[in-house]
Amino acid sequence: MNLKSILYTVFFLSVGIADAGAQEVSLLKSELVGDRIAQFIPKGFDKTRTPSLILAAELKSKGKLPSDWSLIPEFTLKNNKAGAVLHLKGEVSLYGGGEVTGPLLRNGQAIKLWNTDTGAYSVEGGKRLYQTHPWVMGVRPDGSAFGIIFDSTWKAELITNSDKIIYNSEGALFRIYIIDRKSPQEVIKGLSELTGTIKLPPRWALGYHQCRFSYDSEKRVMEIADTFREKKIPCDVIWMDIDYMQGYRVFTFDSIRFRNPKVLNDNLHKKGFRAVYMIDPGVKADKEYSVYKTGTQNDVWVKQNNGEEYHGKVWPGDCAFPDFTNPEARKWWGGLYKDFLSTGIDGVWNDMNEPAVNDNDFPEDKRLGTMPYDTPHKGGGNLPQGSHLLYHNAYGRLMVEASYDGILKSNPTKRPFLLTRSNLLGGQRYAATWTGDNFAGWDHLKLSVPMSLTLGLSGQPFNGPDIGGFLGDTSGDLWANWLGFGALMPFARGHACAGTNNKEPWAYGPEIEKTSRIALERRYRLLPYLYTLFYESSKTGMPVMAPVFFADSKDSRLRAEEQAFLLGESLLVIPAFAKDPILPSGIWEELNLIEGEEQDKYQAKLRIKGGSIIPAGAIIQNAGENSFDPLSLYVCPDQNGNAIGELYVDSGDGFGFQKGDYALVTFTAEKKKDSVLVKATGKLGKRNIDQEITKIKVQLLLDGKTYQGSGTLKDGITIAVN
Ligand code: NBV
Repeated sequence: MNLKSILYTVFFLSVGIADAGAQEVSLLKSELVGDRIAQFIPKGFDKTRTPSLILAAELKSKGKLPSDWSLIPEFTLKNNKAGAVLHLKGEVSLYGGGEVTGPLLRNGQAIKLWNTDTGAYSVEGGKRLYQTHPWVMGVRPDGSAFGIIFDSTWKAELITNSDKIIYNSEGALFRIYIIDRKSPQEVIKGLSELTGTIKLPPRWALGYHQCRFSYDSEKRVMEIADTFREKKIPCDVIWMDIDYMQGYRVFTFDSIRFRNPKVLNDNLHKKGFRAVYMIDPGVKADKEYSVYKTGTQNDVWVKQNNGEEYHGKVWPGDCAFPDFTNPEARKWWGGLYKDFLSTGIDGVWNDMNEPAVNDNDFPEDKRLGTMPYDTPHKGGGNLPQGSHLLYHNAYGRLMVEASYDGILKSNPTKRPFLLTRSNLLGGQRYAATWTGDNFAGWDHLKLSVPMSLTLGLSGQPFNGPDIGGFLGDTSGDLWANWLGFGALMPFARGHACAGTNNKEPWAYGPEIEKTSRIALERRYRLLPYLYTLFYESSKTGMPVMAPVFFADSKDSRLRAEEQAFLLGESLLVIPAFAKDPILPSGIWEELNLIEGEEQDKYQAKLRIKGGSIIPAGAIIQNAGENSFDPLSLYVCPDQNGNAIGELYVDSGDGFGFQKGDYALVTFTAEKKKDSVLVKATGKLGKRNIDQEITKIKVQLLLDGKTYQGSGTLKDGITIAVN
């Protein structure tokens, strides 16, 4: 143990004990607000001091708590700072907390909830990251589960001891919601009933994304795009990091290097790419700059207590910051996207929105890297006026609400794609996320699995790491290992910091290029399955990438597995780095999607679950190409010879699906004496897919053997087995 970790241990131990001096606050109310969802309100709770920025909608009472309800939190106040404790009985496996470093199994962990720009996760030993998720899920030995939301955005810490969950805030009293259901899946559903789900993304957003800080000219961007196509490495999106801007002024383009964004975006579109551009919250305080001018006219800026504009230093120098707590400011901000997106921009990336400020003007707050705590925020609508201590953790979440609304209003017939660095529990309603500035090393490669899993268990299924590692140089070996499983994560983007080596799939020589192609071809073959999982997630909140214990929440062996993971329920992914992973029992047949992948030491191993059918597509170069030439069905019967699976199909963008223009097809397989019959047994939605899916190839995986068959949707496919 080094000095730093000793200090942290001492600190967190003392925090755990410190609540001894706290005074207990009795309950004003406890009631049911959903199916086995309870709300607890302490006496003295005041909505105007702790508004909810987490709930998707205000809750309605559904009557009294059942008499056998066992999970009752205790509220505390200490020096006017509110906290809560939930005592636990028996052995409970704890998860959640959103974006965290450390293990998937959170027993004995402590984190700080104060959104922070933390390169290489270095601030406070990785206990304080970019996002706030005051949420913990517990799984009992019998596989039943519960979850607890502390509905507060005040600066806080969250301690997950095996015998109690402690939440200590630096602000006023708050509400708590507890979900107690029969399985972790049901608890996650409950979480989404309270906080909402992701919106169905455009299909292209599920492709591979290539990013760098920065591809710094139109020419370089096209070189990257062209190389993907020349080398036949699938890719959908090229990202524009801050260097496209004129002097880092948001919503502008560099007059030399990005002279004609419309032409650039058109050229990318012609080659089947989409373009995502970065927008930060800091607006250069420059009286000649239109965004600063209109912001000032609309009185949108965060002000100090003396009424003067708050300025902080970010990329462009002195910046003003929109006060996103104010509905007028959000509307103004949303309105900035129309002209910007009219250049053909397809998606937006909101960065630095903790907000991160590199400021020396407030020496006492320097270590915080953000606005001083007492900076006031205006509020408006449902939000009261409040200090930065209250609103800091919601700043990114309110920014992405404003961005999302503005993007949708600008292009009402397209599904917005927005990525954010900072967010709050429930913020999955507006934006996808990535896990910030990781480091190009083995520890962060391995950590990327539990990090993504934990976000998925905290309501944010659409997430992934910077594949390859952002900070530091990446070796070919590390890249290939990372892409070998990262290509199968919900959000798959390679990214690299300025000053580091090139990190594109071809940057490490022919062998790694070949491996990268295979990894990405696998992702593209799985697009029909992935898209179906995202559709389901948009309905139920289910994680796309799930922990292995989701396969059997009663199996205590699986509770800490954090190398292997599940994609949906049917596909098990075992990264090449995994040493002795603990796998679920039952039938899990090996699945190969691309010729030669078995011999490639970098590819994650795939296993399909007995009883399932996985729809896969053809190898395509971008999500706009036809996946269904042919549609492949991988069928793995259970011990009774049956299997079932689903395929969701729609136009890939827009909102036609909300009016019925989609098809959700159920496939089943049934083993007769010497054959297996695979057919479509049900279809929801009005979309006619007979023209779209004309050929089906079936691969039957039975008792370690593979059988092939083919046919059409209408007729069903019979495969002889022996
Ligand atoms: O905009 C530059 C970077 C970006 O590439 C990265 O992904 C963000 O997390 N950004 C942070 C600003 C600071 C980088 C050192």
